[in-house]
Amino acid sequence: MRILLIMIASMLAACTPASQSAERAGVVLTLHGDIAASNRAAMDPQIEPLFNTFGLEFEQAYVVSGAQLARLAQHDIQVDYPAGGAQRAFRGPLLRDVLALAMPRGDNVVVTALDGYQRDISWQRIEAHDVILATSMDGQPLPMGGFGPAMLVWPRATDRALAGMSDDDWLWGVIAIEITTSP
Ligand SMILES: Nc1nc2c(c(=O)[nH]1)N[C@H]1C(S)=C(S)[C@@H](COP(=O)(O)O)O[C@H]1N2
Ligand SMILES: [Mo]
Repeated sequence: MRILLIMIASMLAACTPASQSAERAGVVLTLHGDIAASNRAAMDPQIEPLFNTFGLEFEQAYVVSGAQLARLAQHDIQVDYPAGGAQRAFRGPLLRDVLALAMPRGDNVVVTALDGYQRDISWQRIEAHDVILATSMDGQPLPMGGFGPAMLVWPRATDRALAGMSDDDWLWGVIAIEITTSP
């Protein structure tokens, strides 16, 4: 009986608005679409104008904070960006590790940035290449207004299959990723 009461109490505590808002603080990325894990409710067009403008609709989603991204295994990529330009040191978790948080089950993702720029990336490419969701460059966190809050960075200098790739799939300002399944 006592154990049951403790279980109920801790379940109630986990649902209080205070702990929900603590979890929401610092959300930088929303994963939606074909996912099995979720930690938030439907998109609300009244209070989510960018999602509304970009047509990002969902009944549920998995939101990720900067702190959560920092707790994933960090990978470094030394690479030219823009292509042929300055050498930069990017750091962040592997994109596939970030997506795994939401228990995805699709074969494609649609990445959306805060300026509305959008790219389709196949799951096969995400598995085949160690693309990261960078959160820092040259030791500095990626700022809003710059490449932040997060940026897709590909190891084109070391992964021979990526040699010479263009910057098209190097999205800066990434805010949402939809997991989709081909019909
Ligand atoms: N968020 C965002 N990321 C982006 C783009 C963009 O328009 N928005 N353009 C892509 C392309 S096509 C290139 S060549 C490079 C540089 O684009 P820019 O000069 O428009 O920033 O960023 C890539 N990442
Ligand atoms: Mo481009």
